[in-house]
Amino acid sequence: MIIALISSSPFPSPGRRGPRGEAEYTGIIAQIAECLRAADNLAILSHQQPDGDAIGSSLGLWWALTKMGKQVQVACPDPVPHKYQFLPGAEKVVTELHQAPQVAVAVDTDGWARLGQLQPVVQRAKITILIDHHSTNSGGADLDYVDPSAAAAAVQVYYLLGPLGVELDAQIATCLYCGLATDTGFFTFQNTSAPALQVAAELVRAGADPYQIAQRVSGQLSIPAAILRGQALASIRTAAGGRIVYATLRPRDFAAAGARPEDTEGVIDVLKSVAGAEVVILFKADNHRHCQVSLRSRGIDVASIAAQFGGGGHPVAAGLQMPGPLPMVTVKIIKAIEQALNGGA
Ligand SMILES: [Mn+2]
Repeated sequence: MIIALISSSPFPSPGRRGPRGEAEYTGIIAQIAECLRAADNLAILSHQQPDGDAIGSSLGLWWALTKMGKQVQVACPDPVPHKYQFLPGAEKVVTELHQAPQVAVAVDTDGWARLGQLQPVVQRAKITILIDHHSTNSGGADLDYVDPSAAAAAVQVYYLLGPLGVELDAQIATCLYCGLATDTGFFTFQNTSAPALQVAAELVRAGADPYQIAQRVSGQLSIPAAILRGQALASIRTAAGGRIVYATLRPRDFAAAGARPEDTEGVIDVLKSVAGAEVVILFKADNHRHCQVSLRSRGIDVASIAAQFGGGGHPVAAGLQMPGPLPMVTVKIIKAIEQALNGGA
């Protein structure tokens, strides 16, 4: 995409593959493992507004490479959210990279733009590697391991451990379990599969503590975040005869609750519990006539709807940003979803 392919790359770019599971990816996994084994100066990167998978898969890979004796930096354009700071190694995550690494590995990252201020440094790396599971990711690194059938990027990192010759331990397992558990809604979302549960079992066997991790991640709602959640629920409206359920948060709601932008995490999952809702939407307006739109679906592919407006994600969970006043954004998005629900594009 944005990054020019580096001609010195030792491997041809394999391009994108269909969602056929781990076996389909054995070749690219081996190539990536070989490249990582050969490198000694690496950086691991993940996306803006990091979630549990961004941080968990980054740190899981960071531990693995560090245990191999590599010099590894781990960076994210935004700081590690409070609820993921319990993860081993979380204090190692930096928001700036001053030196270009030999090998840059982006995990859970759907497009280079999502690396924010880290993007220029990544462009100077000799080799770029992409490990991601977003269905809208079209690759573009020297080595692309894009598997939309993987429940989390953490699962993809898990599949790399064997070829890397790294033994799974409690530190790696805790980080990867956090990524897998959060991306599957603690094993309740559509991406919860037998392979995902099998990997989870291995991680627990190696020392990840499901109860502790769930407590640290889910039992941490702050009072401002709880109040903001109430405001979002009070704003609920429906469209398409109840098949679309949406909520709206304006800057004044954040101010009244004393909440921060990241305090909306989890709100959309509450909307999803409304009976009859096929698509749920959370509209977040900022002070600069910009809206952030989060989409969740029980049926139609919301990633392709998000892509129509320059966003992306997974078929059942996607997002986008759009300029313009909130009422206009709301009308545009709902119209596109209604069309999709009626069998249109
Ligand atoms: Mn993910």
